[in-house]
Amino acid sequence: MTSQRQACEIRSDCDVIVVGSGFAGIYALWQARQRGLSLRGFERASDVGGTWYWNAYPGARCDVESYNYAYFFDESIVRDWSWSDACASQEEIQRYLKFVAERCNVLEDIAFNTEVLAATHSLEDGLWSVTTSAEETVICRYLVLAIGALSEPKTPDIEGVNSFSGDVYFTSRWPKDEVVDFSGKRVGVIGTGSSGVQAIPEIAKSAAELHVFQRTANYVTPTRSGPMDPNLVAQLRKNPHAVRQAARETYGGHTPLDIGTERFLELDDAGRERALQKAWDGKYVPLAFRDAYLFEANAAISEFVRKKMLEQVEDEWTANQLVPWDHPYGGKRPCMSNAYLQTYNLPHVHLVSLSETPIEQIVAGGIKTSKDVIPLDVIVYATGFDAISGPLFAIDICGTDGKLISEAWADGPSNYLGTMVHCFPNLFLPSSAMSPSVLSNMATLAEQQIDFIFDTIDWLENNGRPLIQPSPESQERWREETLHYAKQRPGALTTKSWYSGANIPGKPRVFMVYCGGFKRYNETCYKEIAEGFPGYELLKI
Ligand code: NA7
Repeated sequence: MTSQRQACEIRSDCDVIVVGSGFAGIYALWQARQRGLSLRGFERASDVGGTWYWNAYPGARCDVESYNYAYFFDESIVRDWSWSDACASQEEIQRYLKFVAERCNVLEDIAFNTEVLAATHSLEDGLWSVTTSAEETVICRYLVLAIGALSEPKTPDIEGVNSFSGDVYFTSRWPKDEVVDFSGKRVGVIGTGSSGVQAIPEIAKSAAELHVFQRTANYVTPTRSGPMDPNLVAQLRKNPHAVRQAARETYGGHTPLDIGTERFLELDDAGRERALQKAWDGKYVPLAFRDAYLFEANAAISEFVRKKMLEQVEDEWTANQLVPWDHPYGGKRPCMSNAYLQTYNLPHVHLVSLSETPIEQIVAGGIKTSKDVIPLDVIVYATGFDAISGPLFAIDICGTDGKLISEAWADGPSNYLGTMVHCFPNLFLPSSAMSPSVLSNMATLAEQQIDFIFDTIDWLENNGRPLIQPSPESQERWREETLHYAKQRPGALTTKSWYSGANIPGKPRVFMVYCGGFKRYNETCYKEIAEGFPGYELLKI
């Protein structure tokens, strides 16, 4: 082992490569440094931020509270950063991530404007060879792809997308060097997910005419955006490590500010209505009941939110189109806004319901539906992402059996504990499939997964540096467990959503998020370390 290890030391350019500089990437670089590992970072953008770098569209804001959506690993960061809003804007979160990267002294480790194109593992020396757009090949022992779950924009699957003669923007790639001015313009927005719901009210403020092309309606509830509560901030700052630990003990990786105190099953109809109204007023309607996870409780919440949505839109046809009748609350990613629904009460804002009049094609002068051509000067695509597996497939990642990860996952993602894949040893995938992922607090998840990954790396370094990969049996067990919990989540397996790849034509329909809860997930990860990785194969080279 000693001579093999020396061979590794001679050949590898660094111990760890971290790709991406969002929440997970910045923390991974810091962790690598703390553990005395040599490192390189690559980032395709010109600055840190990941999701919060690219999605700079008007109105972009986090709908998880700033109290929760932040790092807690460093007390001074918690104490020295003050959020200006309880749900921070894109600009503020990106500034925060820059602040953390500077504090952690990791900026100098990152090669910006550099995309990782390919990564190949060799069993001969146990190393990853990573090729970048700067035509550099870097060799490392551990590869951490902190590339995010929603970073690969979906290519619009609409005929004639290149025919449009006006201006085109994507919410997921909003220009950094241009102030987009909609004044006096006829604007079309395609897509009504979280991005569309946030951008539409802002665009409506200046556009002359705004046409929103909606394929599927989404639930929209009020946001908590507003001033931070100084008492809550003081409480967080008292003991950030305790806050961090407590978040890992919850189901979703965050401490909810409010939750219903009563159980749906113990209330009569009037009691349920009272609890729902109280939760609506307190802006925690998804958690109106202690047992809100039950199918019956979810049905009541869905019905209540539909009723509230109908009340906010004046035109009856528009209101009915904007309400999601086809899926239960949470089946798709619900949206939050205090302005979205009211925007349709403005005389220059028009809803085009694609279930009634589908888009036939984009033409030079606008969008042609089955009814007519809508003339436009600007089209904004808020059409989402090739979620979770898409970012990985964009890199040619080749495993020990010569297969690309896109081939290994041709029938859908397969991994263990959401972070490692058989035949891809020493490759670590934070924020990927089959982790609590997008159904948890991604900031808590980033810290937890990076801790787990670097605790694993520590173990390997101290135990003769074997290669590590999950066994096929563990992957199968994890697939079954993921499916087991998905079945318990209302709408998970019955709704067409990007959680299960349904937004991308031809993508296998596999529910890609682990719904067993953050606590169980964290405990399962750390049980592996405590027991010497029984669910993995340790390969000597
Ligand atoms: P989403 O949530 O995937 O929303 C994309 C929207 O675009 C959604 O309404 C789609 O309708 C619509 N879409 C996609 N393709 C088309 C075509 N071809 N024609 C018409 N409409 C289309 O992405 P977002 O960026 O809004 O949000 C992503 C996540 O970011 C969000 O969940 C938060 O976690 C933050 P569909 O519903 O597929 O019928």
